[in-house]
Amino acid sequence: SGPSIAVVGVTGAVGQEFLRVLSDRDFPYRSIKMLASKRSAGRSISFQDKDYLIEELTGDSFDGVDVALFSAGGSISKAFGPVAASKGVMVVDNSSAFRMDDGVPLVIPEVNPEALEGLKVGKGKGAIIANPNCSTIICLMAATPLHRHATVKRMVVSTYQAASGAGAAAMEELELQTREVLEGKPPTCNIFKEQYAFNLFSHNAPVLPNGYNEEEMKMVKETRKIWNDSNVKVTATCIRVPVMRAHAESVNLQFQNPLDEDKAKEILKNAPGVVVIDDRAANHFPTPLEVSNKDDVAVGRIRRDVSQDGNYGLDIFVCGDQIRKGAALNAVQIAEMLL
Ligand code: 2RA
Repeated sequence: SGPSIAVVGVTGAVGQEFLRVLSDRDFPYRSIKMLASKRSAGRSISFQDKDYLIEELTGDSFDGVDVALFSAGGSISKAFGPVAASKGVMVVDNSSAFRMDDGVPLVIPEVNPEALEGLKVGKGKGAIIANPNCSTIICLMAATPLHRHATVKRMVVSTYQAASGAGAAAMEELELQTREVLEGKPPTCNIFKEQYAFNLFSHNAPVLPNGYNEEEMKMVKETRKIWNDSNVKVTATCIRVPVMRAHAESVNLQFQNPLDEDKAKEILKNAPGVVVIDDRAANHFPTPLEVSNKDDVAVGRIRRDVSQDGNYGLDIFVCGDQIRKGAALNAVQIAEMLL
C-alpha cells in the first residue's frame, strides 16, 4: 500500500536527507525511484537495506509515480515539475522555481496547512507544491505562532546562514579551508570567491537593483505569501557564516496588539516543531550545533523590544537545521499531508 514515490536529485545534500527523513518517519511508500543526472545514473544507492540503481531523470521517469520530491535546482524543477504534474504526480519542489506562482501552494505544514486544502494523492490530478526557502521556514516556524496571537506589523530578520545552503561542495570546501588555514596554507576558493573559514560575508545570492540579494527578497515575498498578508512589512539581511548545516536568525517583531515576553514564551513552548532554549542565568540559548540533525527549530533570547513602547515589540533568536526542517523534513511533511 502507500504511494509510489520518486526522489529527484537523490545524490545531493537535500536528496540524501529526503531518504533519511522518509526512513526516520517510516513514510508508507509502495515503491521508490532514485533519480539524478546522467552523471550519477547507474550508481547504486542503498536505502532501508535494499540496493537501488540511480536512474537518469527523463520525461518518462514519472510514469506510475504518485509523489515526487524534487531538490535538483530550479532549472530541473522547471523542466520536469510540470511534466510530472501533468501525469498526475504530486510534486513537492524544494527549488524556488514555482514558489511565487499564483495557484502554487507555498507550505510550512505547522504554519499554513490550509494551503494544501483539497490536494490528495491518487485523485488523478497532479499538482506542484513549493517548499519555502530554508531561511524563511526557520524564521516563520517561530514568528508565526506569535503573529497568530498579536499580528505582526513589521519583521526585521538578520540571518547567519550555514554552508549547507550552498550545497555539499560548500560544506566540503569550508572543512578544507579550515584545515588549510590552520596549516598556514592559502585557502582553496572554488565555491566562494573569498575565504570562508574564520570569515563571514554577505549571502552569495545575486544582488538585485534594489540592493537586496535574492535570499533577502525571498524572505520578504515568501513571508507575505505564507501569511497571506501583503501588508506586513518585512526586511532582511542574509549573511553566510562558517557553520556547517544549521541557520541562525535574529528576528525583531513589531505587533499590532500587545504581547509580553512571558506570554510569547508560553506560546512558543506550545508551538509545534519548536523548542524553547532560553536560559538567561546560564546564558544558554539556541546554537546551530545544538539543532543540527534535529527536526525542531529552537528559539531563545525572547525579550521585549526596548525600542518599542509597551509590549508591541519582541526580539527573538532562532536556529534550525537547514537541510532537515529547512528543506527535506518540511517537504516530506507536506507529502504526508497529501496521503
Ligand atoms: C541558502 N537558502 O542557504 C539557500 C539554500 N537554498 O543559500
